[in-house]
Amino acid sequence: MDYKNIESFNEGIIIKDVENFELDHIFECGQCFRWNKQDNGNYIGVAYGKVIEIEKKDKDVKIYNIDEDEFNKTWCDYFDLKRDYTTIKEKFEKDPLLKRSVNFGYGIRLLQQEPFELTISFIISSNNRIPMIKRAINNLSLKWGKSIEYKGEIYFAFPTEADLERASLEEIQSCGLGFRSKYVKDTVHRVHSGEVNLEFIKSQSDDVCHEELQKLSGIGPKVSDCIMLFSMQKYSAFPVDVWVKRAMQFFYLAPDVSLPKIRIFARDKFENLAGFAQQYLFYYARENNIKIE
Ligand code: 8HG
Repeated sequence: MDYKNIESFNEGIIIKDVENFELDHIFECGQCFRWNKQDNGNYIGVAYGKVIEIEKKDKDVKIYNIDEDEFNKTWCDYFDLKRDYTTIKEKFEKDPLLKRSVNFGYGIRLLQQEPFELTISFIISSNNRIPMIKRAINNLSLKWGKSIEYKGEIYFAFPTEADLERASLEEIQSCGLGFRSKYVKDTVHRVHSGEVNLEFIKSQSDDVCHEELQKLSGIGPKVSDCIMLFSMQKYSAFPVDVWVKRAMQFFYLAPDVSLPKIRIFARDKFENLAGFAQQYLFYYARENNIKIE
């Protein structure tokens, strides 16, 4: 089904009257690493081998550098535009605690990103800070990704598994991945050789997907949850990092509870919407720098 409310203009397309779509909330909520805010408030990002610029004006969203066909084929799902976030938020708002996070990040949408890129990106995320993760991913792309021109500037696509297979361990290390370099190298090799098929893993149930991803190097329960949530549409995932742990302790639980227990508690409570709840909580906790006594 094609999305109805779109119009073309000379530089791209306009989506009219979009609900639940705030650029800062979407791009700063922790789910993506390749979108950057511009001085005029627009965001420019690289995904699916393209450079895209996005602007919000009143209730309309303008996407530069794509046409209607590309929108219907790729970007409508990338921005998760077929999903009714109002209904999800109404459910969450019945919980007075989650309501605070939803009111704060009311324009969040979970992007449907590419499994290979997200697998490598979240291996890099382990024990790492977001600015460092962004830098390492950008370095990998500069070195091995395809170059793309947009408005006179050169950008780089995230490398394919064939591109990255050519990189030596030392070259990967030189991109600032530290101890994660060997995990990336091994995972790239297993995906490239066909031993592991990410599309097959994506086609499995949430629990199988969570287990299968953890068979790759450098992927534990948390990283596996992020990959399946952000690139495989497995919405029962509930990645628990320090921010989500603090948010859950702050709002719901005793302070000394373990990460696996938090995950189980949240999946019971939020069921197949756990991943959405997690994103509102992560964004709220990180932006407000919440602390536990
Ligand atoms: O969206 C995210 N959710 C959770 N739970 N953790 C995340 C997200 N994004 C992200 O980068 N992280 C991890 O949090 C990676 C890193 O360990 C830390 C950075 O704050």
